[in-house]
Amino acid sequence: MDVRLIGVPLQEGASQLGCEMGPSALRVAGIARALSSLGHTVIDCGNVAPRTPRPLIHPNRAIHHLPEIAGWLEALSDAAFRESDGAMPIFLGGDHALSAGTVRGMAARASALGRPLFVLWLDAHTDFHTLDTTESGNLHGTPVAYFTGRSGFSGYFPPVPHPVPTENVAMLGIRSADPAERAAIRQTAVAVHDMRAVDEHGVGVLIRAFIEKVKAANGLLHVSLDVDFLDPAIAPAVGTTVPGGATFREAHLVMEMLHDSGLVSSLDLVELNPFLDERGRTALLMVDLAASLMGRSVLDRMTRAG
Ligand code: 6HN
Ligand code: MN
Ligand code: MN
Ligand code: MN
Repeated sequence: MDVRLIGVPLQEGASQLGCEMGPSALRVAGIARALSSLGHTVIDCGNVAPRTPRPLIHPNRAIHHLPEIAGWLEALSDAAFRESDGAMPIFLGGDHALSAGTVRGMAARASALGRPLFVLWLDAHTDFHTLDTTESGNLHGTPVAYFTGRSGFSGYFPPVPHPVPTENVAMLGIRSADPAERAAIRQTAVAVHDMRAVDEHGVGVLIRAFIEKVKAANGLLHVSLDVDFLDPAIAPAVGTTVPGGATFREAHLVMEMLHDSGLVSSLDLVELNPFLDERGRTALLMVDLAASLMGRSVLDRMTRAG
C-alpha cells in the first residue's frame, strides 16, 4: 500500500503546550521504518503549514486560538483530500482539533468516490462540543460536532459540504463527557461504546459489529486514535489523562481487527505530548499500534522482541 505520512504540529486546540512536538516524536519513534518494513511504500510528506489566520471573535469568551485553528482546518482538509488519492494518509498529530480538518477532507474524498465515509473515534472523550457549549474553550473538544454538521460553527470554521452522518460514527473507550456533550450526543445516532460497554462485551464484539456495518455499506473508514484512549499507565504522554482506559491487548486487538477488515482509508494519531512522555514509551506504543493496523501480526512482534 502507498502510505503518506503528514505531520500536523498543531497544539493550539489543547490547553497544555507540547503536542506541537508530536510529529517529531512519532518520526523519532520510527513510524516510517515500521511501516516500510511491513512492505508498504511510505512517503513522508513533511509537515502541513496552516493558512494565515484572519481575525475571528466568538461570543463564547472561553474560546482561545479560534483564528489559528480555522487556518489549520482548511490546510488539513486540502491535505487529506490530496494525499488520499490512491494512497492512505496517516496524520501525525498534533492535538485532536486536527481531525475536524482531516475528516472534512476525507469526506470530500469519499464523496468523489461515491462511497460513504465512516469514522471510528478511539478516545476517552466524545469531543462533541460546539463553539457555543465548550466551557474549557479548548477546541480539541469540538471536532466530532463539526464534521457531523452540528450547527454553531458557521462563520468561524470552514463550511462542511459533506457532513458525516451520525449513524456512521462509532466511539470506543469513552469515559469522560461534559453535560452538554452528553445531552447532545444522546440526540444523535452515534454509537457511543464507553468503557463499561468494553468491560461488559469486550472490544472484539463492539468493533466487529461496526466493521460489518462499514463493509455492508462499501464505506471508507477513517480511524482517529487519541492517546488518551489508552490507559495512562501505558500511555502517559497526554494532557488529558483519564484513568480506566484501554489496555495494551485491547488496543492491539482493535488495530488487528481493523487491519483484517481491509477497510481503513486514513488514520489520525493525535494528542501525543512528548513533553509528558517517559523515555518515548508513548510514542513507541503509538507507532506499534499503527504497525498493527497496517499489518504487523503478533508473530512479527515476537520475532522482533526475540
Ligand atoms: N480530546 N471535554 C473536555 C473539554 O475541554 O472540552 C475534554 C476535551 C478533550 C479533547 O480528547 O481531544
Ligand atoms: Mn480527543
Ligand atoms: Mn464535493
Ligand atoms: Mn481525549
